[in-house]
Amino acid sequence: MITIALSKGRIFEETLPLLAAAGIKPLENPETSRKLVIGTNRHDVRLVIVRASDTPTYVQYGAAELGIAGKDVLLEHGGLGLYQPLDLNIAVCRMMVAVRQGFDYARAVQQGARLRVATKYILTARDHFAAKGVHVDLIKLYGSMELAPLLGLADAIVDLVSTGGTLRANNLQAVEHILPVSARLIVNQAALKLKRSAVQPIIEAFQKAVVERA
Ligand code: PRT
Ligand code: MG
Repeated sequence: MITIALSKGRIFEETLPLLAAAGIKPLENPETSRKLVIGTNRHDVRLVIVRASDTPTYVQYGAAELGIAGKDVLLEHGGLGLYQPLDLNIAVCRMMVAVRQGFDYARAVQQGARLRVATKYILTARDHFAAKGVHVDLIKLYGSMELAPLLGLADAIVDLVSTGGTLRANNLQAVEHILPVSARLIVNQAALKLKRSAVQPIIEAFQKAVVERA
């Protein structure tokens, strides 16, 4: 049995065509079903629906042979035990620094003030500001980072931006681009060796679908 871990929402939706290209069709829709283990048209392949940030953990420990996870999540996880053969170019967005409109970020940085930064992405944020030589106090949040500058919890946030609509709706503005983000196919390193005959064709089918779509 080959188990593929993925999160519902945008990752699941954008993965569906790639699964179809690999001849894999889920028997249920995770958006409407409460099932966490979803069978497919292939008796030897099943999907498991996990929290986006948990996907690398399931694959690292071999609970799933394959998974699909955002670069944001992979950077925080660290990638131990994972092979990352393919950028799927789905769930595309940018990791950015944002502040309240009117907050003079450039000046705060220039003055060497200690910035308070709220984020779910502690490691990525730490590396980014360290590389710039900016002193920050990082505040860990698990969601709705956009609220933090509005309530004075932080001067800035590090978060993902796709359309920019959420920033605009909350009177925030992006001030720095940290890195482009998209979802990757991840594979358990041991499974790639021990279950190669089952795993490799799925990787290749995804690869072909990504190239053909580009
Ligand atoms: O929801 P949960 O807490 O379980 O986890 P999650 O929010 O990380 O999962 P999910 O399903 O929302 O996102 C899964 C993956 O999609 C992320 O890990 C990213 O790699 C990718 N992705 C792509 C995004 C976005 N685009 C995105 N825009 N993840 C989140 N957002 C959020 C962002 O955090 C912000 O709140 O959408 C908001 C901004 O969107 P715009 O369009 O208003 O700019
Ligand atoms: Mg979410």
